[in-house]
Amino acid sequence: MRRSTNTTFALAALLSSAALATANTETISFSEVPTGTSIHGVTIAGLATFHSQIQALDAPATQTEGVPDDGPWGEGAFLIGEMGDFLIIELSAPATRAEVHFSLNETIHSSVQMHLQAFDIDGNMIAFEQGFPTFANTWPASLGDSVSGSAVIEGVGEIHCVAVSFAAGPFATMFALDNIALDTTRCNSADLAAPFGVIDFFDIAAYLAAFSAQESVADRAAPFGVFDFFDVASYLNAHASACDE
Ligand SMILES: [Ca+2]
Ligand SMILES: [Ca+2]
Repeated sequence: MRRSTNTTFALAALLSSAALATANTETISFSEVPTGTSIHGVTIAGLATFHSQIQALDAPATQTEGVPDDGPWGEGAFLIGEMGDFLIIELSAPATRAEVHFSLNETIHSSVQMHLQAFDIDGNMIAFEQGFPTFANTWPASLGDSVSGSAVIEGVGEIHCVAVSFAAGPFATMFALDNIALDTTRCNSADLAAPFGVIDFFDIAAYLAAFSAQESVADRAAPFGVFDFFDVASYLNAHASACDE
């Protein structure tokens, strides 16, 4: 324990410079998740942890086949879910703006809705937005007609949790979520603890705690699944460059 504490303070002394940062947009790219990975408890990009409350069928999973065609709302892999799934996205750093894009298969109904909710640090809902389709035909023709749209929440203060659900059950069987854009005030991936926007000792302490607990946020470098020097080096590199831009 003593050795660990000394190491912590040595790191803090080495990297004690603190600086302020401006708002930073971070995108949760589902292409970062291996094909077929269940999203239960999986941390993506070190910022969001996904959970789903299953109201109907199997858990959502990422797919690269049988997903919407690349289009104006994004490219690559998507997060696929069954209608009735309720997706909860817990943020490790508060966001000031959240934008989510969606597509629904097998529907031509422009009245279908995505419901986007935002919650504060105490779990109180602070915003409810409805996203309506604005364009069509993003799924492969073999999977039928489709519609797509987006929803944005901003100007409501710090968002600590986002929830996504759909009111389109009668019209579609599957949904796809594209990359989720989040505006945060944190500097970069090294900004793990409050105060966000400032890189200081508390961020190092948070990283070391996550590393000791072998949390996925600490697994920053290959070999993934292994917590070693390369992960620490990656964090220290980000910590040293944080807020300098
Ligand atoms: Ca911080
Ligand atoms: Ca690793």
